[in-house]
Amino acid sequence: MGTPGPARIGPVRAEPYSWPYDGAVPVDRAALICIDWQTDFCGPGGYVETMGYDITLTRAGLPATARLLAHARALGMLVIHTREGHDAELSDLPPNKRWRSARIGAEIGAPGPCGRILVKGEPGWEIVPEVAPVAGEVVIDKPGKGAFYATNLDLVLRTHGITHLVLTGITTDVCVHTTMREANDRGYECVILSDCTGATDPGNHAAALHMVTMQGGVFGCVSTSGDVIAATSIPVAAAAPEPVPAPH
Ligand code: C5J
Repeated sequence: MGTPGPARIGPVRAEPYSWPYDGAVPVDRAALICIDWQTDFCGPGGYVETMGYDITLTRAGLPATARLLAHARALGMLVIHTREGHDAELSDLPPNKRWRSARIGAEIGAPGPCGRILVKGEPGWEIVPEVAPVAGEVVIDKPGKGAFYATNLDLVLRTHGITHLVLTGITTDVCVHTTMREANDRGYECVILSDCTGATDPGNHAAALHMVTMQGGVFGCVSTSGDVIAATSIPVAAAAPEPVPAPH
């Protein structure tokens, strides 16, 4: 037997086409992106709960994401985590973003049950333990909704030769969607996973996923973690010919 080739990902059962468009790629060309799995978005006392939203909705994708993360790590796939947050001086917080958060009762930068809301280094800003980064994984800090804006994400991806992105995280309709749109415009082939995402409103979650499927896959595809795992294979090398027994 020869040496098995690198694991491949694809074709993944997805809507509106089997992902990726180019059939399958070695896993070292794909990255798993875990967006904003922070206490502020899915933990008790965080920003989302302070705004009055139901965190069971934003937590819903955690178990499936944890399973997929373990799978990606076992395959040696590049894993990238993102965190939304602002510096302690709020110098990167646009005044309109601050004003809007104040009017819904959860002013960014104000003290809350998990420390200052959406401020770097505070307990609420940390990624929840279920999907926390491990040593060596890339963590991108971003001041906005999209993970490409004011970050080096594109440079990191291109440096690693990444062309395909598997997207998980919260919230589906805000940071995950913005990041998927930004990635799509940059030519990355994206799939968003319905069971590894969540929104503060179930209708918005469903609508955000549906939008992706329009126009032949306007931003990429929608799939599930189970379908991605099922479509990731380590090819068995072409069997070497059976040794011919030596004549007596
Ligand atoms: C929001 C996010 N919803 N991570 N941020 O403000 O989606």
